[in-house]
This record gives sequence, C-alpha cells and structure tokens, in this order.
Amino acid sequence: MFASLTFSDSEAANYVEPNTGVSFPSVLDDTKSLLTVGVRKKSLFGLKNIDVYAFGVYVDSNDVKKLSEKFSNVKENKGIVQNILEEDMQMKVRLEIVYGRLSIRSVRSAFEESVGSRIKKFSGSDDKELLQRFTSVFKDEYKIPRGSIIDLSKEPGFVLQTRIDGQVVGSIQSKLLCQSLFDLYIGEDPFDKQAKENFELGLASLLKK
Ligand code: DAO
Ligand code: DAO
Repeated sequence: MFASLTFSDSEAANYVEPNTGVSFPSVLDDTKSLLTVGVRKKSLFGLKNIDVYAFGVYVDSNDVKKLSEKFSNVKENKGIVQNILEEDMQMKVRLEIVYGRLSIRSVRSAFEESVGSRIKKFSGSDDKELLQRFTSVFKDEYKIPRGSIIDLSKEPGFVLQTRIDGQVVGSIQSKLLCQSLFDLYIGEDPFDKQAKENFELGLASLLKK
C-alpha cells in the first residue's frame, strides 16, 4: 500500500509519510497496526497552507478480529468505518509535529475548532465543558517543538489518553470525545482524504484475514 516501506532491522518496519518525510513504526504497543499515514495542514491567514503535523492511525489487531465476526455481513467498508468510530475498540493516532512554531494557544484554538465542530455534529450541541476538560491538559508550559510526538489513544471503556513524548498528560472517559477525535482522521470529512481511503483499504484487508 505504501511506496516507501523500509526495514531498519529484521523486526521493525517503518512507513514514511511522503510529504513530510516523517516515519511511523508499523506496529506499536505489540498489537497495534498502522493502517494509514497522512498530513494535517492548516491555512495561515488564508494565504498559504502549512503542514502542522504528520499522523499515523493504528488499530488493535485483536479488537479488529472481534469486529470482523460482528461485521461479517457488512459488505461496504464505509459502513464499517462509521461503525468503528462508535465501537469500544482500541485505536491510536500518533502525531509528529513538523511545524516549528506551534504555540499551546494555537493548539487550543485549533482543537476547539476541529474537535468542537465534531462534538456538535455528533451530539447536536456544543459541549464546552467537555472541550475544556480536554484542553485543560494543554498546560502553557508544555513545549511542542518540531519532532514532538503526541499519542492520542482510545483505551477500553472509551478513555482517551494523551501522551506527549511518551509521558501521559491526561485521560478522559468520553465516548463522544473519542468519536469526535477519530472522526477528524477517518470520518466523513477528514483532514487528509487519501489517508482516510488508505485506512478503509487497510481495514478491509485486516477484516478479511
Ligand atoms: O503560529 O499561529 C500560528 C499558526 C499555527 C497553526 C496552528 C494549527 C494547530 C493545529 C493543531 C495542532 C495539534 C497538535
Ligand atoms: O489537528 O485540529 C487538530 C486536532 C488535534 C488534536 C491535538 C491534541 C493535542 C493534545 C496535546 C497538546 C499538548 C499541549
């Protein structure tokens, strides 16, 4: 599926996101498989698009096996993707920052806009309390220079856990927040359309196994 599969040693394979050159391990936490990579862009002053971060989306292979039984009758991949956003299955999106001048303030306001719009879409109303519960983990003293790695993982029971460079900075139990966050990458109107298509293809082939 990816043009640039490289093997750094006999075990570990990495996928390189071609626009940014960022590489992602094909397996994380022993059981999570990389299904797609992509780029989050943002337009600055309506003038130019900057690459903010590269991302990789992982699904837990054991959870996918369970799903394949549940969805054995669903023929269309699209339906499955919408369904897995609502399932209690482990997933992870890893972000690697490529924009060198990211401030916590801009992360907070981008998050309120992107995740906020999804919360509204799924729940029909603004949930300022939920957004603030999440953005309160974005402490002003955190630094996220180019190369920082942010892992957002959906843990059992719809717990969204955030890690910066491996360190846990917050965990929030909310199905709505989990669904809204992953919708940005694999939902109806994703940041990177090609990445979403590759996710669907990857998931379909995992489900056939
Ligand atoms: O410097 O004001 C600026 C422009 C920054 C654009 C910020 C986009 C933030 C996107 C979310 C990043 C999440 C880690
Ligand atoms: O790209 O709009 C977006 C959504 C990105 C979600 C980013 C969450 C970042 C959490 C960590 C912040 C660290 C200060």
